[in-house]
Amino acid sequence: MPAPDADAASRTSINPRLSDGGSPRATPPAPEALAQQVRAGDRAALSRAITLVESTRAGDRSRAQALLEACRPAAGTGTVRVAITGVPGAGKSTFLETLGAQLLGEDPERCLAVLAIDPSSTRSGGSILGDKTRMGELASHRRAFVRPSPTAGTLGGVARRTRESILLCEAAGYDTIFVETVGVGQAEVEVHAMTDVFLLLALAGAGDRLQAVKRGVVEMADLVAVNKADSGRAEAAENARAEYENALRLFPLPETGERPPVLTCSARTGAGVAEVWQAVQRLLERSHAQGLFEKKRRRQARRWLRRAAEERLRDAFFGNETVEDTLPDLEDAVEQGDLSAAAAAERLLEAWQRADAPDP
Ligand SMILES: Nc1nc2c(ncn2[C@@H]2O[C@H](COP(=O)(O)OP(=O)(O)O)[C@@H](O)[C@H]2O)c(=O)[nH]1
Ligand SMILES: [Mg+2]
Repeated sequence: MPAPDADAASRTSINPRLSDGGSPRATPPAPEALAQQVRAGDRAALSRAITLVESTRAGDRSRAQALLEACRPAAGTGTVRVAITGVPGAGKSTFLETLGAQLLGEDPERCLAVLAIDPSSTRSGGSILGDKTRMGELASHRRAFVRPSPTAGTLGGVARRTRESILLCEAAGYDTIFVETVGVGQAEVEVHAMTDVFLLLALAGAGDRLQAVKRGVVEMADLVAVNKADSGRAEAAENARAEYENALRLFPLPETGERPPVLTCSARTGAGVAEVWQAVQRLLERSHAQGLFEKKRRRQARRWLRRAAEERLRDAFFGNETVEDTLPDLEDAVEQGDLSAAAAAERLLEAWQRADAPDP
């Protein structure tokens, strides 16, 4: 777990629209009390709440559930959830730092949260730290909350918690939620299913584009922005823009009936960043006007139920004593080639069904 960004200075610097939630305590508060602090906009409480929902300890699950239930009524309305994806180094964090400063500057009411998921961090070691420094200004702004989460090998695992973290941020009064994610398969699909707008931050170069098409990221994009259109790269960026536009023609029209816009920008100089946000706003206005915004969120909620059920089932299955006892021998048998994986899975399921019903 990363250290929560509950530095002393930010403990009580909270959403100005809301009252002070009180100072953090040494012992973990009851979930209801924690929820109250979160809903009061207490940033340190929000950090602790996210740590709780991210926890994989079985004992934390019911506390996390109670917390989420208590926060749920305060979440969701009037908020926008934007996914920002792209290869490591595309400039996502820099883009959010630049855009964040603009958004917070122009609207004194806006409260902005960034949830950064980074599956590569365990290998490369440094990108989470990189995100922290890249978004330094944002992270220290009193109306912003930045939370990097390394996935620590369980790809998609933290992404699952991200939906719950979004909910917690919204309950704490953050109205604009960004989810920064590296363009890798499953996590991408998960994040797509929990956000209103999916922005692909691309780079000039055929390699980047072909990879993005291959991974299915272009297909999911509501909007593409070719970043680093600066210092002599403006023309290359413009070419890439045109090529992305072509690539997008390969896919069926989105529900809105309009092709995703493709723009260029420079997160470093800020050029074009406001235009990218304007395009996001236009997309949102259109989907609200067409009734698609609510429809999509309802659809996402339905999907979430299934995902949650799947997860519980998996936990119950692999956490079951009989399954735990039976699994190693079956794994050996499969490894030796004495048994097919399918047959072993069948036996495992039978063993599970014979065992006492697991306590969920
Ligand atoms: N020239 C240029 N460099 C940029 C731009 N945006 C980001 N970078 C640089 O690209 C590197 C990766 O940026 P970062 O925001 O960490 O990328 P992320 O991995 O997508 O979050 C950093 O060295 C940034 O300074 C840009 O618009 N122009
Ligand atoms: Mg980053």
